Amino acid sequence: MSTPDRKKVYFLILVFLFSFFKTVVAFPESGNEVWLRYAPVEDPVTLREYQSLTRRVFIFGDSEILTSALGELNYGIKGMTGTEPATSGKLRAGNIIIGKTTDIPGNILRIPEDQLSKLTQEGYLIIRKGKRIVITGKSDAGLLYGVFRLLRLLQMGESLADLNILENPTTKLRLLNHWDNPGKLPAGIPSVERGYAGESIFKWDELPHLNRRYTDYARMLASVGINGTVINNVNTAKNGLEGWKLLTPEYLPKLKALASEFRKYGVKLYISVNFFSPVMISGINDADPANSRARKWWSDKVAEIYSEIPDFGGFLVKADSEGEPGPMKYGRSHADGANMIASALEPFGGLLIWRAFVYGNKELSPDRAAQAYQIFKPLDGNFAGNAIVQIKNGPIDFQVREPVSPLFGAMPLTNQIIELQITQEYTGHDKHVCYLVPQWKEILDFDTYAEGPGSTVAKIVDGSLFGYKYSGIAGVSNIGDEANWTGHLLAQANFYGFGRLAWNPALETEKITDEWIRLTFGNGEKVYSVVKEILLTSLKTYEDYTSPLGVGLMCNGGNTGHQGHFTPAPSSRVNYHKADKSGVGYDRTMVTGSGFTGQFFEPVRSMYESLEKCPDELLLFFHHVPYTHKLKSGKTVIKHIYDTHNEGVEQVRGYYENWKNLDGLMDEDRYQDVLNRLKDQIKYAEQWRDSINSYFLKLSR
Ligand code: GCV
Repeated sequence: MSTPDRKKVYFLILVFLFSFFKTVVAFPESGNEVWLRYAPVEDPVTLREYQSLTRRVFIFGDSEILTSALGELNYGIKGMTGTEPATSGKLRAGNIIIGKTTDIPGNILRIPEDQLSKLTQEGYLIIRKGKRIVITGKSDAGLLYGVFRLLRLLQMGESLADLNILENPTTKLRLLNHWDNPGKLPAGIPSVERGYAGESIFKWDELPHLNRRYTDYARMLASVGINGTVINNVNTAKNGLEGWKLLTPEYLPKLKALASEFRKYGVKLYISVNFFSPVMISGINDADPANSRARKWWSDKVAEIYSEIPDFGGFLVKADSEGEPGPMKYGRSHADGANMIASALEPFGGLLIWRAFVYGNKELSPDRAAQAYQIFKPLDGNFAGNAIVQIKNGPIDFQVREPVSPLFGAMPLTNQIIELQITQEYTGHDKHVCYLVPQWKEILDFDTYAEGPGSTVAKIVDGSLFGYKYSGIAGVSNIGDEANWTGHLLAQANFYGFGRLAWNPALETEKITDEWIRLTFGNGEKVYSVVKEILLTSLKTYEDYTSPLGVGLMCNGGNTGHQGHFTPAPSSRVNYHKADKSGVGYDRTMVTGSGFTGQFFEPVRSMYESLEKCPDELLLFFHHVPYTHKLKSGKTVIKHIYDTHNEGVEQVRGYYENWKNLDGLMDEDRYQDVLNRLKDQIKYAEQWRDSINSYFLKLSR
């Protein structure tokens, strides 16, 4: 037997042994590899097909990103087929060919004009040409995304027979936002605010020394198309935090090191900064946008950063909010403040992202939900071209259910980014399964009617509705330094789903879920159906046993540690849910309430205003009703509360029982870890049920 043939036989034996042992003792897995596990292909026919098409790779061009793409391709194919492709010096059959549209000669691939014109800067085309697979695009990043896509197809056991996939990201800015705290931590403050997966992955004491985890982090981001990351908390000085120090010279080499690693995967580095930086760092008398010294300070600082990090993304700012300072101290508007920093970034192509999470101003409506709109709507048209306003999905704060923020659609002249929360601050931390993709889909598909029917949030944040120059989707990260990155293994699905939706908000929940399960657990049907059922019902289940009918905040108050916003504490939240003996819910109507409904476009406004038309699931967000009020389901509000809280707990019991059926069908570590968490979730769900039901029983009698 020739050496290659012998190798093939050895590999088939190995695959056989692997499959055999997997059924008896599956290899331990920590979840560290996330959805990039590249497990050996088990089906022999598929394996042969893949082997014959992945023997060699030929790459046009040379760059850091292409090196990453090639490294990933080799690693993935070796894992799945047993053989690393040879990097071929010659173009031959069986090659995977990677190259930009401008680099691939016409005799290898003549891309039809209509396809070529459809490709955008970060998109890719994967096409089968005889015995070759060609991955092409207009940028190195596009090629990298194409490689990840091809590897995904292989992992999912898809046929490569008629490959012809053209895909572009719909959204320009696809950002991760870390709430990680650099520097010395004040007593009792965790290294990740609202983080439940261990400590921060950013090891500031060790930087600029890099470790493998930064590379894996960047791979993970690129694999789902995330192209930028803000690595520190928007709270930069509150309670003694030291995030503001990232702008001091000590940190620049550390930032440079991180940027250099992320760049290899097409990910730009951004940081959160403090509006008072000129004062805090350089002792300038004030940070007033009208102060030329403050303005110059920002310009000099930005130039210093770009001299080391030429592709630096820009800054994220939380100003005049929850103790973070801002321009209002000087009687200036948010636009004045944002524009000062934006103009410093502008010559370098940097972006200034300004958060709209602002409330508590005494001159505004006493209804927190109404305040951000009151402040920002009048500023439409005043923000600089490279400034972007980042808006949380809802008007309160990442509740399990709240309406979409009325600011979406209300600022046609102002670039906008939507902020979603991947970390489960209000949706069960790392202790409850709560798959958020269905929630995000509902938000992105929501029709604001800003420009008549079809004015969805997705079209606002992909920039198409108003022709924004910059827009996108940001997600508050759920990543920490635990082995599996996200604490709860099933919370990896939230990270994956966020990235996929940020890439294309039109993707269906089912498709994203299907991908994640197969990539994470393989293609076994039993595991697939159990995990799918848990994921797809988990949001409703969580909502059922926590806050009913859109009433929102019912949890304990806000310390940023691991206990904050976790347990039920309805009696401490009366300001939000307004429950009393006569009824429950916040009257936000124009006729009798806070008038918040008036911030929406018609017909949404009338829908929320009307008790009859308001959807049940948001009833208590908009209306105060007696406990005996009948819902569209025919049940009274109080009966609904009792029933859903009981049903929610039963659902979690079901998850636990169903998970038990997976014993032996996956590695013991991941199996046990999820099993234990589901067991605990029953206890937490019961606690919620008992607390909420007895609270309303006492009130309503
Ligand atoms: C980063 C809520 C959270 C805070 C968070 C804040 C924000 O208040 O509880 O932890 O701070 O939102 O988004 O700025």
